Amino acid sequence: MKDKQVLKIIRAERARQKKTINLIASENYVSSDVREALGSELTNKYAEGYPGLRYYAGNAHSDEIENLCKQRALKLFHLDKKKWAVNVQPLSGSPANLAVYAALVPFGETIMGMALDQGGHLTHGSKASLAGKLWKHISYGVSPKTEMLDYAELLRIAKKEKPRLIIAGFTAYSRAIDWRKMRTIANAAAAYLHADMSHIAGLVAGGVSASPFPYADTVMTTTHKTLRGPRSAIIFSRIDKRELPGKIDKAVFPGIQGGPHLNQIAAVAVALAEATRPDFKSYARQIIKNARALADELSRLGWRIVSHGTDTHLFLVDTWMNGTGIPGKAASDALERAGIIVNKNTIPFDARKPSDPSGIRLGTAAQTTRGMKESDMIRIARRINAVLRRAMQKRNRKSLK
Ligand code: DSN
Repeated sequence: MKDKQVLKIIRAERARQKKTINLIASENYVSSDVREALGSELTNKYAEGYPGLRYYAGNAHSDEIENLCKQRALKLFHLDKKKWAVNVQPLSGSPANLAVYAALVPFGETIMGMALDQGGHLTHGSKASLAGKLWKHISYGVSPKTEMLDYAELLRIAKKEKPRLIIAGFTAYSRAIDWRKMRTIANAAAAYLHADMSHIAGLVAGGVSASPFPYADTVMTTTHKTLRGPRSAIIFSRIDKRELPGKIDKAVFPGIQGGPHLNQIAAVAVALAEATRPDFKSYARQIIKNARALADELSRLGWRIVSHGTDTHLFLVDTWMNGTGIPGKAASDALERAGIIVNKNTIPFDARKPSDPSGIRLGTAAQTTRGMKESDMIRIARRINAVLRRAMQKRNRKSLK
């Protein structure tokens, strides 16, 4: 690269990624093939529209790459192309969720999703997101007792509020989702069921998490978390349900976006093929084994794991423990100084504010890509414990002064 200034920053970031332990639950390391597709000439082309229906000339290869990506997406999740359609143009998860809502729910009507402070995403109803301003949002959370979904309570809310659409799928919830129960709840309100499987898509593809496809009307996933692709998103929709695919296509383009990023679509196609390979299944299995090993060891060392464990790649640690521990921000800062990268996170019913919450969120997808196993997780847990205990002592000494 001739631009030395940019090259220097890229090199520094490459070095940072190499020398730190990445436990950010939504990140991963893509293959060199994915990066090659991202850096390809496809970035030069404008392709507003869809395959066969483009606004500009010169799009023969754009059609090829988009169609290939769509075929691979359906194949990975074992979907019959007569029953499911897929749109691979969304630039990322937030616009993809907005497109689904815009396609299916008139502005001002009700959408039901998990509250941000309980494990939902910003676009699942937070007022800070456009989604929370354009639609009325009814939120649900977890049971205060088990910190897990209380399906009976969800059913009660759905029957009372009669939302047009229910979102299932979360960014900070570590437990398996009972998709069949979510379908029953949606049916009780005559609502669409929208699965946001962004976090667990790689686990679903690897056959280690239950698939939402038998139950959902629409499924959205980002492609860069456990699925290990580039930053992007895809939306699947049932063909047999009131012209869903056409509505979703229109909502993505021209509704929310302009021309698709073809280099990104090519990179998604590469990642989808990689996830179809048998070794991806062992990768997905190992992610969960690693998350359980990490959570178990931290719990053994005295840290409170929200809901007492995990069924996925992620979990929340209550580091504050009602004032007997360390706040999430201080924990995350101390860990970063020690080369362990996590994010501070609210825990359900958090008494502290989101900018300095009671916990941290940990995930194992990235370190599993680097070949780590359970024994490595135990070592990382011990290191986390040592760093946090030292940071607590420091804070206590300061407060005594
Ligand atoms: N920011 C992502 C996450 O960390 O879960 C969700 O978009």
